[in-house]
Amino acid sequence: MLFDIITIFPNFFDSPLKIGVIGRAIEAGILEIRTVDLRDFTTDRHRTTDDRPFGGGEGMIMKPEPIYKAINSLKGGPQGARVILLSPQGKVLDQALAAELARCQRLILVCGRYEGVDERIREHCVDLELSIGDYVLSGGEAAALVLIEVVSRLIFGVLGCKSSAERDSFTDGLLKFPQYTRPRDFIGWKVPEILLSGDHKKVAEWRRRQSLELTLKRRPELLHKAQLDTEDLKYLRSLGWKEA
Ligand code: 4G3
Repeated sequence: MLFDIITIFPNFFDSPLKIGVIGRAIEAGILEIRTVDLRDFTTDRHRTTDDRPFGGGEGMIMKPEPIYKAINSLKGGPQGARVILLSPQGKVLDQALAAELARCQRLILVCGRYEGVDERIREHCVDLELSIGDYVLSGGEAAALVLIEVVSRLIFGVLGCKSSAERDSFTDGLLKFPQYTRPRDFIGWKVPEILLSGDHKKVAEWRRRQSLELTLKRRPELLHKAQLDTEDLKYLRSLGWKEA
């Protein structure tokens, strides 16, 4: 899979992508990540990428011409490339959307800065406007990194063990159950007895119930989209859950 990142800070991406699972996937040729310096597509002496908003007001807006030219410079190559703008106005990223994007051959990520991007770029060049969550960043770069990591771990061969992505929180729409490792007793803080019992069926049932309980307590809205069987529903109702 190929990621092209259009940014005024190409160096932002240097070290985080060299590290760990992503770094290894790049070395193995499973992933390719390129940066495009937006300033290379400016024409003035100061390499200007932003300007004042029409209609007045505070802040600066990213000019359309450099972004337009940068995107067009990437046309050709793998079919089915999607142009994604990272912005707080976007559709909020979740595991399901990430799985959909992981099927693309190529993603072109546009990182905005300042107060936003000229609307004509959204209208004519962007296939998908995406947010990593309901908060504001100084630029789309950190959001692009998050997107790359989320999507990359879903590509076959990026994680050492294929099933580790499947075991993750959110794959079945629930939060992960609590986990423990040695020692059994850490300064008097004990591991739940059931996990030491060797009864795999009981352990699986306990974990499922922990997941359901935690999700109900902390993220009840997730339950509406989660994959639940009749046992799950029975347990949730016993905890006082009311289906909307
Ligand atoms: C474009 C993304 C970029 C328009 C970007 C602001 C938060 C997110 C920016 C705009 C960003 C996010 C740069 N802040 N939640 N800031 O994904 O208005």
